[in-house]
Amino acid sequence: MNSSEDDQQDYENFHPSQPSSQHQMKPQCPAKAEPGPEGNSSVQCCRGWNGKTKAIWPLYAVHIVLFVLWAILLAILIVKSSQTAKGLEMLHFNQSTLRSTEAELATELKRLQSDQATLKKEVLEALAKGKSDRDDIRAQAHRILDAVQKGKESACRICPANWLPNTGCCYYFAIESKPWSHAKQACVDQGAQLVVIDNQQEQEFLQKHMNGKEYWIGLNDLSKEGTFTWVDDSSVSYSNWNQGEPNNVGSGEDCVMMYKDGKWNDAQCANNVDGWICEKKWTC
Ligand code: MMA
Ligand code: CA
Repeated sequence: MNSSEDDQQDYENFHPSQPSSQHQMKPQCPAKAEPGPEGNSSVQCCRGWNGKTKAIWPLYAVHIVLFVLWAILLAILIVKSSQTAKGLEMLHFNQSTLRSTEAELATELKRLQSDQATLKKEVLEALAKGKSDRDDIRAQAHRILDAVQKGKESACRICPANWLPNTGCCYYFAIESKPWSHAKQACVDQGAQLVVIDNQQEQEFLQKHMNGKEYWIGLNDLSKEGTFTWVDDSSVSYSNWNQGEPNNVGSGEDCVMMYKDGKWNDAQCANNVDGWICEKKWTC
């Protein structure tokens, strides 16, 4: 039986309710107790209740070791606790910082959203204004173009002095008298020609401005008797002959004049009694 088994047996056999001097463990020195350093005998051993002598220094050693272990453990716990506290404190700080940052970010996000909304509104307003301006400019450009066009048309409607306008042409009624060929040249000299009558409207226009006089017109059969052509070499598509005309009476009648009522008659080209009508296109 070793020392610890002895201790266990001592413990099991120990009954404190029976305070007997026989049962009480009394530290007693062995028979050959060694003296202590000071000469008196210290308690280095004791006798158990059964009288066995036991050394107690291992108990001290165990207690010391346990105490040291506990101290180390306590120190470790204290250090760990301190570290944990610091960690927690750091975590709290970080959490606080994060919350603060989160709040700042939320504020910044709101500001950015507000800025974005404002910017969007401004862009939309600028776009709308741009469209409105563009429409205004377009309308104004149209108005200007219309005015220019009207001015142009108006200018085109204006014929030279003493010339009368009709459907894009200007007419000059010469009231002096010349033979047909001289009248023809007079018109050419003014950048015009003896009048070529193409239709009823033009005929009626001329009749309205004849003022009771007779005029040469640009029709003749000088090239071929009986075949009348206009001074611009066009053939006759419209005619307003007086009844019985053309009759080419006398020594021959190759040039055409208009009576006061507008009716046409072939007459001698050398006659010097008729006025003449010039016509020219009016270009802007
Ligand atoms: C004149 C002359 C002619 C015309 C006849 C019409 C006599 O001649 O003007 O050209 O055809 O009159 O009667
Ligand atoms: Ca005639």
